[in-house]
Amino acid sequence: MSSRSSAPVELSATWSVGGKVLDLSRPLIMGILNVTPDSFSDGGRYFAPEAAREQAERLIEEGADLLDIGGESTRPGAADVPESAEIDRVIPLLEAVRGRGVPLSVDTSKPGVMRAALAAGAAIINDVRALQEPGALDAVRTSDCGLVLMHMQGTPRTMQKEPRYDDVVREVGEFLRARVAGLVTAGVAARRIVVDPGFGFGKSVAHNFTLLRELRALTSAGRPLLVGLSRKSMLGAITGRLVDDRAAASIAAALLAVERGARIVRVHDVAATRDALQVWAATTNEEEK
Ligand code: HH2
Repeated sequence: MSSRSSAPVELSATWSVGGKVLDLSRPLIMGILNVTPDSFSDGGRYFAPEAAREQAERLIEEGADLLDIGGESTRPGAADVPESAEIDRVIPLLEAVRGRGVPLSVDTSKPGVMRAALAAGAAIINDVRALQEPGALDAVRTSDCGLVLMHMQGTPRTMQKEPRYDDVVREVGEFLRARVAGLVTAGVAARRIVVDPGFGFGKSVAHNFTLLRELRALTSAGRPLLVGLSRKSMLGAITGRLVDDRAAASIAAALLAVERGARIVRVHDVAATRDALQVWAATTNEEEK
């Protein structure tokens, strides 16, 4: 084992999201709900409002601790979505499923969508661009929402062209630490922040598996780790399976991530992930649960 992968895992932690303090001593499941016509996995499936609402209910019933609603696909080459269209996709669903006791996250990089989402009751803003777009930090600074800061090399349009790192684990870790420090300097409480290495965002298959293998090193960013591995192409690359047939690989990946220190897993297959994490929890020490 390399020295950096043996860094201690912080097992008990909390995350402040919109006036609630989430206990992360048990890993949490964030269910994915993309209200888009073109997401790589569930694109088009929940684009109709009724279908989206039913899927939200299903994810909650299956045991999602959080729901992440996305109105713009981030897959390589996905079409840009105007702010007003993204708001029209996301806000009605937020309004339809709020008040169920499950904190709602909105996956967006646009300040206008962030503001509208927070006004409509979102507890978390999940930004694959880590609040680096002009106006994004201002949109969330004075709220008390939770924040997911993700690493990406390049932009969704270009990120898979030729991702390059000297040391992917070190560079991703440095980026996440710098973003946390920058936000704290800007007046954002650290307790609101979780960090995410951004699997598949400007990374080759080898980069992604290096990050998963050495995930523990990223716990040194000082904030809880969230990971999104569900159905991603890195899993297709090693299993040869198409996107709808990657549930087993996704659950294995989620479990390995949790074993290496992840505290929140962003997944499509909530019920199966929950079972797997229950088995994981039963094998950890009583004090660590
Ligand atoms: N992955 C996707 C989207 N948002 N957010 C975080 N924090 N971490 C991730 O790994 C992540 C994310 C891509 O997956 P998906 O939402 O299923 O597809 P699409 O972007 O095509 O809608």
